[in-house]
Amino acid sequence: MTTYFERHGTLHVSGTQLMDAHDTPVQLRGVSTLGLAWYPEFVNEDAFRTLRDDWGANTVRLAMYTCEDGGYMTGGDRQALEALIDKGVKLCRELGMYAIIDWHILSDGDPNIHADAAEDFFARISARYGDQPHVLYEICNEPNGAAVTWPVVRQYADRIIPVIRENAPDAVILCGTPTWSQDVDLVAQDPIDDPNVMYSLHFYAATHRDILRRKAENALKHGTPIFISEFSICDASGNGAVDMKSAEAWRALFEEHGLSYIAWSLSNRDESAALIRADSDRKSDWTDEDLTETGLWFRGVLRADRDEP
Ligand code: IDC
Repeated sequence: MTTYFERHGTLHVSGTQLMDAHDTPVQLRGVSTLGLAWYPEFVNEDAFRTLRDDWGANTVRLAMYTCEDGGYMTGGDRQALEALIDKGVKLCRELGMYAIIDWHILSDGDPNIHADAAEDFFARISARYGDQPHVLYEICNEPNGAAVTWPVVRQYADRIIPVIRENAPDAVILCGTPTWSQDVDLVAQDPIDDPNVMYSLHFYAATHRDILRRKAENALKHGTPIFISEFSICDASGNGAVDMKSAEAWRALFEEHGLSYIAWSLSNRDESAALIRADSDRKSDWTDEDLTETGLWFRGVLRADRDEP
């Protein structure tokens, strides 16, 4: 059987839609790692193969925190982090999946704070993977803070994107948006001048409901291509009860607009967003008993959406 990547090849953006090499709309669907530094054991071939074959995922997002514990800017082992990215990118290539390399800003709300390091990182990373069309670059996870307006995020994007473009002229680049990647409706005022950029929308279904869905629809109406590069169905802390009703409303939005969606997170941390139960030791080949409520729901969504010939 051909792999997802073999069937769809190099991606590009047309209007608000992500398209494949044959100019047909595609939906990337998959999971995000938790911090690579924290759960490196989930970056393994059997895990990715299980996600692909049993769950129906076509994408893995590799989340590298910049400023949390063990982050790239806060004393993390940079070599080890880049080796994990390398392993994840290679596994995705071998398995015919797409890979998203995520510069996971969070407590460092303004991406400009570490733009020098980001520039250096993306220059090297894009030189390494520029000829690998299954790789997408996510330049800042979640800009946040009152002063971090869309123009401030754009200033960062205008620095980083040209650096990536030197090596990966056509790769799809994901850019975070203000307020923890929620304000996708602000982009249309001044979109980035690059045809293959999409804008991140993140939601946690028990916290974010109609108001954020309306923002998403507004953004689409104004021609802003959005990509759900992180979400879960619990609350925004990554914990608390899941909200199935809101989750299903979000799911309907994905389907209506063909949005790509990536669930947080591939880990067994003791929190509601984790897809794997904290009492499970399995790092692949998960059974129903290994999955959390979130994991069971999400595997069901992927299975329902899978579109192999
Ligand atoms: C959370 C993790 C949690 C970790 C925390 C660090 O789930 O285990 O301790 O980060 O601060 C986001 C972020 C994402 C968060 C997640 C849940 O992108 O890093 O992960 N979240 O809080 N945005 C909204 C929610």
